[in-house]
Amino acid sequence: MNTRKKHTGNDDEAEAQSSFRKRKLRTVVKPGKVLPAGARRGTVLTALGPHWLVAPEITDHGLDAVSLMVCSVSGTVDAQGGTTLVAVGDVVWFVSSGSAMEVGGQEYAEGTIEKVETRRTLLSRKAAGRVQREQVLAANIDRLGIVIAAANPDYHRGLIDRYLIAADKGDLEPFIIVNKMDLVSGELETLIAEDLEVYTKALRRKVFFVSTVSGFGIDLLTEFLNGATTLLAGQSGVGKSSLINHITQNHLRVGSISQATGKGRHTTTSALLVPLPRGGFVIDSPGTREFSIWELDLQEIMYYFEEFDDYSPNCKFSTCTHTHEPGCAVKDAVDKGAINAGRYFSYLALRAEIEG
Ligand SMILES: Nc1nc2c(ncn2[C@@H]2O[C@H](COP(=O)(O)OP(=O)(O)OP(=O)(O)O)[C@@H](O)[C@H]2O)c(=O)[nH]1
Ligand SMILES: [Mg+2]
Ligand SMILES: [Zn+2]
Repeated sequence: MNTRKKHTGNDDEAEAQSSFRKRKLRTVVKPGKVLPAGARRGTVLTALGPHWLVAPEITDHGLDAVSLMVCSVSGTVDAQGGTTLVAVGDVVWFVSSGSAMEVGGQEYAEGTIEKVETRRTLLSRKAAGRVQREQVLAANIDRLGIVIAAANPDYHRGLIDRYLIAADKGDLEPFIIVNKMDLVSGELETLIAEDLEVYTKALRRKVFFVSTVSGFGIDLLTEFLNGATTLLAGQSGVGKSSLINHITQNHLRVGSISQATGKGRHTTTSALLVPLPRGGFVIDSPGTREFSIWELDLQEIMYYFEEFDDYSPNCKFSTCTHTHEPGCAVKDAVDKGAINAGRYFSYLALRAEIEG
């Protein structure tokens, strides 16, 4: 887990900022409302139209994959700060209504979510549209697997750097998966390895090179995924769903649910939590072309580029933004190749986006 401080301010200030954010994560039962008798604990697997598919908990970490419930959300569940009410990965308390509902040709017991537990971690982004709103993509995850393809589609370093910041903000451990390695060889393969070297060397992140077609690298990745909850995110078509199918060998029937609601396309339309054969979970998510980080201030951006920290104290001005100022030690380090130019470019692009 990343404990690096993002602000140069004192510890109290950093602590206050962090507890402010944590308070905002809280989704609780409205005051005065008591959890109904017979309420059971479960985990949200996916959205089914306006409802949520919930797996009841059988042991501390075990989920009952047979008696899945389709739940609506009780009006007494309150999302503080206008954040997403329920998200995949949420731990919820639900009551069974005793009736059944058919979704996608499958019959499920019906229930109502009465409470959403405080989220331990989350990945969120700025929701599309004009209104400033946070969209929680998934809750209670340990790691963020940033999936890119070696080819088809080409990857953008800028998107990787955005996901790294979102992971940092959400207290997730990010790593990179480069899929479709079967499509490249020789010089191109070397170029990709060199291009991504900054993530392993300067940022000390794991990078897995894999192919779901040839099976290359899958064992190592599977080993790493075991026991933790990982969200796979990335552009559409990079192979997130293919990877999950390959690793889990479709071993849970919820795999067919996502297809049933997939409107005949293979593209993933809503996040889906899938248990791993040897413990832990992996969450599939719909592909995103762009990714806007939720609540990112202009002044804050530089602190997410941790490799700048080694040079920024030597900038001529203490208020240096590392963009145009004379005597900037960060720009100097970029020119000398000590800071990766692609990362610096991502920094400038993020600033430009926020400055508008
Ligand atoms: N050559 C090659 N093709 C792959 C590989 N993995 C997946 N594909 C193909 O890439 C396409 C997209 O795969 P998906 O798994 O649907 O991609 P996704 O990331 O889940 O896409 P969205 O759900 O739209 O976000 C499919 O046609 C797969 O067969 C791979 O390792 N090599
Ligand atoms: Mg998919
Ligand atoms: Zn500077």
